[in-house]
Amino acid sequence: MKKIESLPFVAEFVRLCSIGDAQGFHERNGGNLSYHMTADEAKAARKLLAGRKPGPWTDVDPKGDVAVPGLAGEWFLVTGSGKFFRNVAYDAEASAAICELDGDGSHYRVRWGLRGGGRPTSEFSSHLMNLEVKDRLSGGKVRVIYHAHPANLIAMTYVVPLKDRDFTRALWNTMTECPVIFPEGIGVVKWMVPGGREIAVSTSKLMEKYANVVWAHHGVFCAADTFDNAMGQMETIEKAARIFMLVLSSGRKPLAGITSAGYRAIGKAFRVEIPARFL
Ligand code: 2HA
Ligand code: ZN
Repeated sequence: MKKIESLPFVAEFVRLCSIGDAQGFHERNGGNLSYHMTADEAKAARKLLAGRKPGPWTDVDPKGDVAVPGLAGEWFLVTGSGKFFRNVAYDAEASAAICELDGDGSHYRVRWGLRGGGRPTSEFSSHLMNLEVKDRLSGGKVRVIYHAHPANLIAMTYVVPLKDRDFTRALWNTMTECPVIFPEGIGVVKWMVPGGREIAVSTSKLMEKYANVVWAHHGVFCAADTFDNAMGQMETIEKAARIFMLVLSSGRKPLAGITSAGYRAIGKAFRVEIPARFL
């Protein structure tokens, strides 16, 4: 019989986990990934799972204070809490889960995965709240939320003021293609305790404006339409951060980089809108 792992979106999910692991973005159980399944994908999964008893309905957030009514009844593939990205390709059914939301988006139940028990990622609230915002703003196009712990970007959060403008300018200035890949800039969430509602609310507010959000001294959240674009954004941001840290650690005073006029010209050439507040 056909297995869940053979569905194309599951294969792509697994592949992203392996690439992220190879990039060194996921020490131990660091990072998490979610995918908002389409109606057809949920239908295909439901068919393969016919006869399997779903898990019990459980609060989206252990504190019971998170609901995503905009995603009621939807299905998601998500990494498990405490699971290692490295092991997703080796044993997806133990490391990830397909979860279904209830009629008001406050409870989920596991339909597949987490063999041996467990919960979805500790950042499930952030993933769902971000997916809810992006679903509304993109008309259902944006379906992937990827959280990682890339070292150079985290290092930057100790030397660049934790402001959207400072981070956007610092990253854009490292590589000409950055403003093409994230023309809306990048949001920054001040240091907070991870997991749960508070950091999810702050992140999802920034997701109204940005596709990528930095968590100070912690990592990055990327939202994208495809797995390739989610990883592409994460890799671009981390490479830009690496260049920033290389320049800083050279000990030389950096020479002038790209100017505001340069950013305007990039916007025009690549037909992307560069917000005036970043120029
Ligand atoms: O360890 O990345 O933010 C999982 C995480 C929590
Ligand atoms: Zn994290």
